Amino acid sequence: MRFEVISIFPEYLAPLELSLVGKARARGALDVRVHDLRQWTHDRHHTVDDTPYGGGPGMVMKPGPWGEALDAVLAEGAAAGAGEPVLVVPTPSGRPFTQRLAGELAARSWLIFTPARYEGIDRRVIEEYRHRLELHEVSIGDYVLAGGEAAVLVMTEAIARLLPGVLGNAESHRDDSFAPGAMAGLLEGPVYTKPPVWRGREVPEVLVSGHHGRIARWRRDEALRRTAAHRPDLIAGCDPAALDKHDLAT
Ligand code: 6GU
Repeated sequence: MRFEVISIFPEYLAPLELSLVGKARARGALDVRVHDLRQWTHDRHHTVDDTPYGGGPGMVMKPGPWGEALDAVLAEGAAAGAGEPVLVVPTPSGRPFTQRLAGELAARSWLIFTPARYEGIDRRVIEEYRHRLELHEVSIGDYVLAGGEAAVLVMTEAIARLLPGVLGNAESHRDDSFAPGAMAGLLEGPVYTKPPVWRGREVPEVLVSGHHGRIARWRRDEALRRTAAHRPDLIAGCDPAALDKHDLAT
């Protein structure tokens, strides 16, 4: 998969060299390219922003550099046979980034992220490319960041771990909170490891019982309890039949 990022702070994307995404890169599952937007400016000060039409606070990113950057990145990827491009535009006014969207994006061959600073990018850039390719305006949550770069790190990590061969154990995202499948719609419950007693606190007896049916039911109950406490909104959308199936399958 080809991951491209166009940013005025390419150094901010350095963590893409590390950990899981870095490992995926090293083994060739991911081709990551980070571009400096200022490459596509032509004035001495490499200007990327200007004052907003209609007035108001803050600055808006000029359409010129973004248009040239996207045209260049799209042409180069097309020449390299990268497939159909998907443009991901991080913005607090986008639609929510979810596990489902991460899964959909993980199935694509070429993603281009355009994190913005200031008050965002001139709207005409989004209108221009929306008609030329698949484009998603995406938010990672109900709070405002100073720029989209941190959101790109979040999204690329969520997507990269779904690529084949990136996680050590393909089973390890089956029960993830939000993963599609048996525990869909519930948060994950608590986990334990050795020693069996730590500071006088014992591991729940059921987990050492060896009784797989009881363990599955306990995990389901704990997941329900935690979801009710932290995310009551998710309980309404959860399918009781899927929970019973989880009990039987495990
Ligand atoms: Cl994608 N960008 C910014 N600047 N703030 C955000 C966001 C994105 N998602 C949530 N807050």
